[in-house]
Amino acid sequence: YLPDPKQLGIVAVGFSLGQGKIGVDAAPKALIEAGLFTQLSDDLDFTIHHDGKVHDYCSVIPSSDPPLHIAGGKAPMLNPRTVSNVTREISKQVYTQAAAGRLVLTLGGDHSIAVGTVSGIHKAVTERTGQEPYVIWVDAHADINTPIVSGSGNIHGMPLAFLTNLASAPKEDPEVFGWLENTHKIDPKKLVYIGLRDVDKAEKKILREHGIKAFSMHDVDRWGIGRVMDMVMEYVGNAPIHLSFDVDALDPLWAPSTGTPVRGGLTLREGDFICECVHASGNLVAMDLVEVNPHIEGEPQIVQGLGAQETVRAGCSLVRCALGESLL
Ligand code: 5AB
Ligand code: MN
Ligand code: MN
Ligand code: MN
Repeated sequence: YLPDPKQLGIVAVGFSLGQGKIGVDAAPKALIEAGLFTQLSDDLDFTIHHDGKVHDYCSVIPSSDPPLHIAGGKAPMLNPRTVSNVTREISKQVYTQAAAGRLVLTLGGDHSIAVGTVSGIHKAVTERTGQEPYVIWVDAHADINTPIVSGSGNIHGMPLAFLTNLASAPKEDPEVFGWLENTHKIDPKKLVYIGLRDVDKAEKKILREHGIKAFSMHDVDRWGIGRVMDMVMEYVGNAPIHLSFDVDALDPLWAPSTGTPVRGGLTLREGDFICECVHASGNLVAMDLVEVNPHIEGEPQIVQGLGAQETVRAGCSLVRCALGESLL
């Protein structure tokens, strides 16, 4: 099993409540207006399956979703029921697209939406093939805080804790992520990071204790992106791949318009190269592009008004590279 290489299911998710800044919910519209769909259909010959909607989950906030205090936790989980309900919907949509044999592209939204995308893909792909997909997580951050160790309470910093079962539905409110079943969850050994440079202390401990494969910016500097990708692809072998790309993995010079920028990141070419290598494996089953925030201008040295446009352009480039643009 691999998805039909030219059938692309797209899920567009305007969602920002996994973190505190407005604007990341405007990314799908900005990416589409920048011509992404036309590039994929006209230039790369994909047949696009999309319901024509940007799911605006920010306007369906339940009337009451107070912060959830967790026993022993540093900070309460923010918007817990909303994020749980929204990701459950995303999980179903992504599952349906993948079960129809399509490659699935999800446009976020903040990175909390990956609870939906990774779970939906994991279930669909294991059902179809008996083979568990690997997750390649390209990010400045590890996004594996449990609700107990998170210092911010923002769920976009926690998706991998729930997906790997390091955190389960909190007993203070078991409905929060209570919908995640075993068929949705991933083995931490089937996760590999690229681009890390801002990892919380408790997250470092988790990575060490669970032997999670990670290539930080230090590794990119030491080995170069070419050898890093050789090592990543060797680790992943011939398994199906879910690529979850947080645009903040790129240096703010290329992607200034994002909620939690960290200097010292990947160049746009290195980001594109990662995507090209994943494409070349022939094993890509899903991609997420998250954390583009067109409402954030970026650092002062960036020409006014260009920050958002440049970040959106970078996002389109990453997607096109993962979907085969660079093949001659
Ligand atoms: B992103 C931080 N680790 O938990 C936390 O952008 C940042 O999806 C999380 O990678 C960044 O709040 C989440 C400090
Ligand atoms: Mn992230
Ligand atoms: Mn990040
Ligand atoms: Mn971020």
